[in-house]
Amino acid sequence: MQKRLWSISEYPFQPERHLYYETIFALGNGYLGSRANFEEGLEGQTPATLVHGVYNHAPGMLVPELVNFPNWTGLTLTVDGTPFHLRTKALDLLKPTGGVLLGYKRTLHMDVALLRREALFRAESGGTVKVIFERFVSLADVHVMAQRLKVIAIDGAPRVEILAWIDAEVTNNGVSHWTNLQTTAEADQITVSGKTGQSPYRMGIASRLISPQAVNAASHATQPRLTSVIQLDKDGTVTIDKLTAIYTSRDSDDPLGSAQAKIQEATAIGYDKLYQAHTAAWADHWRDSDVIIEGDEQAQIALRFTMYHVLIAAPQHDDDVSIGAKTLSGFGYKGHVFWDTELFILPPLTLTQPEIARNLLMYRYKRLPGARHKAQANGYEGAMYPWESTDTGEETTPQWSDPQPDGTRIRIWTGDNEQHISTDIAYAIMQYWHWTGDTEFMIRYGAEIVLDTAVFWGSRVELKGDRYELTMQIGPDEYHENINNSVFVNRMTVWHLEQALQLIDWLQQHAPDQARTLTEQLGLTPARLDHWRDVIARMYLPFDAEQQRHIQFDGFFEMEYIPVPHYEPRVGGVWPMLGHHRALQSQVIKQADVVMLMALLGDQVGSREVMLNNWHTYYPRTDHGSSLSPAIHAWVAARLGLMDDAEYMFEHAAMIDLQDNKGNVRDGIHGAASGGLWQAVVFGFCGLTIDHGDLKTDPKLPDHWKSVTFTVYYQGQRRQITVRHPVGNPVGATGS
Ligand code: IFM
Repeated sequence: MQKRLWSISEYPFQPERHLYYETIFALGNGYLGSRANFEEGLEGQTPATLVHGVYNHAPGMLVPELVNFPNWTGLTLTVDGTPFHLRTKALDLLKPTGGVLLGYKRTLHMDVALLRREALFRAESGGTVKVIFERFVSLADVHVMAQRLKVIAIDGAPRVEILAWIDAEVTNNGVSHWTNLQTTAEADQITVSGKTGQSPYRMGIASRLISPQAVNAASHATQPRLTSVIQLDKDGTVTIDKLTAIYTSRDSDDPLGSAQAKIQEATAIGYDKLYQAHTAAWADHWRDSDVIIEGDEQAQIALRFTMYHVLIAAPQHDDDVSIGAKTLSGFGYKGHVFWDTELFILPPLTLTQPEIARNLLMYRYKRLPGARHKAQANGYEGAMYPWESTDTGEETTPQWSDPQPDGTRIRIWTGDNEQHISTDIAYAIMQYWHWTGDTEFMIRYGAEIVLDTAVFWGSRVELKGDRYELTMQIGPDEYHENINNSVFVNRMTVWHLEQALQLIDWLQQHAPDQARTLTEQLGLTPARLDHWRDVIARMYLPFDAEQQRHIQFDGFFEMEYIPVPHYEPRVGGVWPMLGHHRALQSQVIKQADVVMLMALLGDQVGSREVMLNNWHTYYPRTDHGSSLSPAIHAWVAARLGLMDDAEYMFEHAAMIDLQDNKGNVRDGIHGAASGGLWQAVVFGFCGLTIDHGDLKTDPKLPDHWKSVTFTVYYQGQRRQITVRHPVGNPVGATGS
């Protein structure tokens, strides 16, 4: 294994980019995610540990958010009395405090999910040490986090004082969520416990310091501490470990007690064995989820980086949580769950980690009551999923934006009218079923979602004259709000109702009891099914017969045409350049919309001629103002054989977080772009599909790629597939 293609480094220290690195170097294990703040602290940093499922609605806030947990990473040292810090000499001149940073390198090792930092530090005394910080959050035991600090005397024989702490004074960008905070500090252990203010969650955290010398504890209302003093010999080395355990009332009736018991267990096991178990768990993850690209090192690293971020957010043991748009790596979108999960993040998990995909779909099943409530509150039947979802399953999209520079707030309509989410969830369920063959899930859970969301659409469509329409919609292109007859929404509704009818037939044959139960419970009367058939037959799909292309929505081509490529090279979206008002009234599209439809339904959308016409119409109008857009474009362009466009879009997608090309990585990883990249490779470039009950590939690889190797599970069987350029291996698939 080439280690080089499994890691990303920051070298030398880049103080101005510390928030970027906090996000991209985040650690996680599907239970929690933790940003890569510095152990000793840095002005302006935003340490955050986010635990799946723990939301709170703070007073004065429009919506609930995923709660930042106490910062467990605090660990630092003084060298002969000089506090270790990251200021270089040049910066020191501005703010002299003594001590100089002589060298620095920080690396995220993605193969083993380990963050490692090496620094050379000279104290005011002249004593120089090499300091190595390592940390991981265990994938093998998700309640355990481990840190190791190694100090090596390079020059002199310094006296080193170690300080470790937990900081309960944390906020989400200034918003406090914890009440009843309590701390303890005794012997070699410190703890913090508390409860969220509005929601019912309790947490407990316990840390221990393991040092070759005595450890002392110091109480503090919000920052309990542990210290240990070590006199290093010349050329001497010392290794100190800090182990932390975390529980919430979602996983224990006594979170603090569980954290204390776990920390005792973890201490007995020790850092090295904890690390061994952690790396073994990661080897299993990568065995199934790695994609090997021969011939393109940049693409290789990007694929691993994006899949790493999907995996660290993916709940292995919990079927009551889902992945927010910014994963667990930042405060962006407040930890809310969007369609990003089902159509972007979930497919790589469905194909490579099906148990985790099932957990994510169960999250939606358990939130059917919220979806039914939303439908009812809006005057519809069935289940209408919220555009933004949290723990409750109720709609949590804010109705207003944060204040704009001029102080005004913009009305957000997505919670009202971006209704395609219900079909996106149904699509993910059908995809999961077709790939895994998990009929037990489908019969007990999946079918109810697919059918009750179909009931919603049956009640939502509007009969106008002799055709059905859907007005006041928002399609994937969110620049155009409250539009009529989005071809994406209308066509996906037809697809949804078709699937629902076929599913009822299948249930009647294979699970007649459940077919009867659902028929009764959801009111799947013959009249309702006839109505669905009628909608399928008479749904209006805007189409320009002369140009042989789809019309994104009614009136789209009557708006101002602004060729987006004319605005290259640009550093931001075209939308902000044009201004809200003009952009809204133009043909500039935020993200893949008709192109998204082509990705999801492939050639069911139309002939090759229509698909190409759609591409040549919508690609030059697309701003890629959303990170969800480029990967989908890469996928579709590859399928159409438009390799220049495919490669260009792929590179854009691959660099969204690595190069921060949306400029907001500090807020968290773009989870959908990450999952989308895997799909661009596997579905797009490799052309993987299910064909008559078996797998088929149809490679359209960039010229410089020699091969792509990946693993998928199909109907419970693990298949390793290698795809090359068509010559010599037209089928491309080899099973194992
Ligand atoms: O779900 C997306 C949407 O498609 C575009 N705006 C951002 C959302 C969250 O990523």
